[in-house]
Amino acid sequence: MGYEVWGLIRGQANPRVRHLRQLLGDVRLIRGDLLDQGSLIAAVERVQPDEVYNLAAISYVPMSWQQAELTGEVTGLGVLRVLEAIRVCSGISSSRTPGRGQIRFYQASSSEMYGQVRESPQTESTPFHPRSPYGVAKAYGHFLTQNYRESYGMFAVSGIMFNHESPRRGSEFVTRKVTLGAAKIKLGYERQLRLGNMHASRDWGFAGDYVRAMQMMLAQDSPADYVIGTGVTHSVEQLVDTAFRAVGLNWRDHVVTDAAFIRPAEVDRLCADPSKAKDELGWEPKIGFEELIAMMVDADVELLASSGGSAGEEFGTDSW
Ligand code: G4F
Repeated sequence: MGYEVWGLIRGQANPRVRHLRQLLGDVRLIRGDLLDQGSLIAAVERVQPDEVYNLAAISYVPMSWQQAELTGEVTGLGVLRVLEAIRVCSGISSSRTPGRGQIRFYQASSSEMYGQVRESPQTESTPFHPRSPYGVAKAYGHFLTQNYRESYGMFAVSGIMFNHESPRRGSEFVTRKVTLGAAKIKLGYERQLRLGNMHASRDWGFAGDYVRAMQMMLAQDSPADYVIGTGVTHSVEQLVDTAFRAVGLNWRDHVVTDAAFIRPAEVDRLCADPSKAKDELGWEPKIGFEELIAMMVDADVELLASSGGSAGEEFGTDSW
């Protein structure tokens, strides 16, 4: 697409750098931290980006109860710091609006903002009722992005992303935990998989499709927010059934529920109405649920076969 991509990397000797290099050798890295305003200003000054995508967050919902303040700082106030870095570096103020060729900003908003849903499916105008410190922090970032657009005329947009998954998903999230678990049991490395609420339902799509939508949002003539999801919802139980069938197993022989994975407040059911993205961006997901889960299970079987069964152990037992 002709992009030169820079990634913001935080911390000293960050162990993810090696992994990132293996995956994406041509991404350039620059140091910075969402907790440090000066580092973000320096990064924007150095890179002089055309587009900024804020995909950074404490994104594991259970962790947001354990570290609620840090979640507010990173997932919520981090958005303010990125927007301020863009505003300051671009010389934008209440009396000086952006010119042509301004930096365009994308904020990864989340369907977790809907929480206890007021209507189904959820659209751009469905009210928010977040159910976790994570959802509350995301709602702050969402409204702030709208506010900078309205206050300063900045090209700042939010994609309200429903759950997006791939073989690269961390194994603390339920899709990957299940596909890895099914693959481990199939290959004889484990006998049991322990899960929380099997009745929760999510609109699960393929991350690659969602990244395409992000890029399309920044390529529009004028800025607007969009719901990005498939419009199809499945329960955790259906997810488990699909993954175990993909390796020829019956999940009822292996899956047990464990109270350690039940959340203090749950989001029961999410389902997107992506009609605005379809009508205005021409965006549609290309990969459906069954294909996505099969892709993830296949990748995990292959990974385990080559790693001797040790993949994903760093997160697999995380409870809230
Ligand atoms: O995979 P999850 O942890 O994803 P969750 O909470 O929906 O959030 C993800 O999607 C959001 C987009 O809507 C993102 F903003 C967010 O950053 C993250 O990427 O859990 C999905 C559902 C929940 O209802 C949970 O209670 O699965 C249920 N679940 C049941 N057993 C479990 C488990 N979730 C996890 N992580 N682990 C379990 O053992």
